Amino acid sequence: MSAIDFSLEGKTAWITGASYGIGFAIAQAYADAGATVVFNDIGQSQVDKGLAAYREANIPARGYVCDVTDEKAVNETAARIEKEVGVIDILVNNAGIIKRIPMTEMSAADFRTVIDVDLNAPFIVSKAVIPSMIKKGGGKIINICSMMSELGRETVSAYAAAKGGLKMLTRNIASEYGGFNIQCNGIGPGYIETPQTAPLRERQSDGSRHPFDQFIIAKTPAARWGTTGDLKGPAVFLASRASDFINGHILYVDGGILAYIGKQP
Ligand code: NAP
Ligand code: GCO
Repeated sequence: MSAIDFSLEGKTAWITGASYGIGFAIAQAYADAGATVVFNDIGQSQVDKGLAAYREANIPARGYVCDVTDEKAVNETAARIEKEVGVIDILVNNAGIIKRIPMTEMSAADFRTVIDVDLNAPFIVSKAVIPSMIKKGGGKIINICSMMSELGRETVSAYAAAKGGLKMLTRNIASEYGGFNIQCNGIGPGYIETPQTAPLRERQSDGSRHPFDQFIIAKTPAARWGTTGDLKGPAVFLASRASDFINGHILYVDGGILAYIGKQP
C-alpha cells in the first residue's frame, strides 16, 4: 500500500448511465484502480453496446437495464447488484440528459423530464444504496454536477435548475450521512467532448468551428475542451480513502472556467 491510498481494490462501484461518455471513462479508471465495475443503462441495446465496449477494454463489467427515474426498477437493480456482485461501496450518479430550449418555449413536461433524470434520479439511486452502505460501515457517493451548478446560460433552464439542485443534494447527503462514514461529493465537469456536447462542436458547412465551440475555447483558460480522461483522476480520488475527510465538496474539473472573468477586450 502506498502512503497515500488511492486503491479501490475489493470495492464494488455502480456508475449509472455508463455505456459510454463520462461514465464509461470513470468506470475504466475505477477498474484500473482495482474496483469491480457495475453500470446500468436505460435499454438492453445500450447495455449490450456498453458491455461490448467494456469487453474491448478488458474490463469484466456487469451491465443492468434500469431507468434511473423509475424508483421500483432502481430498488430492484440495487438489490440484484448487492446479491450478484456485492454491497455497493461507490455510487456515481452519472446518468443525465439536457434539453436546450429557450425557457419561454419549453413545456413544463420537458422541464420535469430533465429534473427527473438529473435531480430526482440521484435522490432515488442514492436512497437505494445508503442503507447497505451504513450497514457495511461506510461508502462513497459521487454526483456528476456541471458548470451549470454555478452558472446560467441561454436555453438550459431545466438543466441548470437540476444541476444546481444536485449540488445541494450532495451537501445534504454529506450532512445527513457523514456520521455513518459516507462521503458524498460532486464532480463539476467543464465542457467535455462527449455525445452530449457534440451538437455544440459540429463543424460549420465552410469547415470553420461552431461559434459555441469558439466561445468555449475563449472562455476556458486551458483553451481547449476537456476529455473524458480529464475526469479519471478526480473520480478515483473522490472514491478512494485518500478523500475520506472530504465531504459535501464539489470538485470542478473545468480547465479554469469558473476562475475566469473572460478575455479582456
Ligand atoms: P452522455 O454522453 O449523454 O451520456 C449520458 C448517459 O446517461 C447515457 O449512457 C444515457 O443513456 C444515460 N441515461 C440517460 N437517461 C438515463 C436514464 N433515465 N436511465 C439510465 N441511463 C440514462 O452524457 P455525458 O456527456 O457522458 O454526461 C454524463 C454526465 O455528466 C451527465 O450527468 C451530464 O449532465 C454530465 N456532464 C456532462 C458534461 C459534458 O460536457 N459532456 C459536462 C458536465 C456534466 P442513452 O444511451 O440512452 O443516451
Ligand atoms: C450546455 C452543455 C453543458 C455541459 C456541461 C457543462 O449546453 O451548456 O451541454 O451544460 O454539458 O454540463 O459543465
